[in-house]
Amino acid sequence: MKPITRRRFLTTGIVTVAGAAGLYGAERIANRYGLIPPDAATWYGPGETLDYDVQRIFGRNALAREFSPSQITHPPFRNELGPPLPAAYHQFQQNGFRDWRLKIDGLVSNPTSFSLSEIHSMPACSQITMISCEEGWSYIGEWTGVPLSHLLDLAGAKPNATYVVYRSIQPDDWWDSLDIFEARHPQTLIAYAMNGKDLTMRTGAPLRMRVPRQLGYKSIKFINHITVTDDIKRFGDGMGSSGPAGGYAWFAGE
Ligand SMILES: Nc1nc2c(c(=O)[nH]1)N[C@H]1C(S)=C(S)[C@@H](COP(=O)(O)O)O[C@H]1N2
Ligand SMILES: [Mo]
Repeated sequence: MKPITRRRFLTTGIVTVAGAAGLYGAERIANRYGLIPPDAATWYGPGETLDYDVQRIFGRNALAREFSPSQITHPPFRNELGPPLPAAYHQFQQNGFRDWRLKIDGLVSNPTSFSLSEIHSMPACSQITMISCEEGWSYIGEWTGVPLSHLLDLAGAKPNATYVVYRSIQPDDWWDSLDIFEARHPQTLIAYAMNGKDLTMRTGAPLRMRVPRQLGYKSIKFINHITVTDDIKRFGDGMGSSGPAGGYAWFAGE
């Protein structure tokens, strides 16, 4: 007999619940406990939902693996830069990013924006974790920054917040989101340094999101705007990120 895996067990559980409560009941339970990823209606639907639920039910607080300094990949994998950066970015860059601000708005009691030097003076956190690209490569690096949770507290994120939307200067229509558990997970950082040095243009200067429990594409570079919300459907086409239309599932964990 095959051993029952955690995943098989959960599938059986969901089917059992759905059978007992009816599909409508199951959906209500899933909505109530935030078990449906925002892009569940796409072709990622069933598989993604199951992975997401396993993660939410069994691994909400699980930590991404951390490595020792000797395991850091030298040199780090050289990724391509993606679409060209706007002229505004180069202006910030020429000025040493002194004028860069990270805005936080939405469901917060104190909408605000932080300068880079304010962020640098906050309690810092470092993690040596692996960044994995959906294209198949990965490397280990040390990222330093401020836990996103700390910024959410400073801005006074309301207790009914369910998602955190984040945007990059490059390009303007590239955005993503995390559910509030991932956003408040202790390893989710707003990073400003990698391997002990300030981020460079290639690695996302001056600030990047670092979400070590999910694939690299959630770790958006050049971020300048965070919006807290209780209604992710109001953003873009309601899928939780700009990715699903282009082939990138919203939930990129395992
Ligand atoms: N703004 C922006 N963020 C981005 C990307 C990008 O092209 N632009 N690439 C993403 C992808 S697909 C991956 S895998 C990681 C790679 O991070 P790295 O270049 O530091 O290795 O950055 C992510 N963040
Ligand atoms: Mo990637």
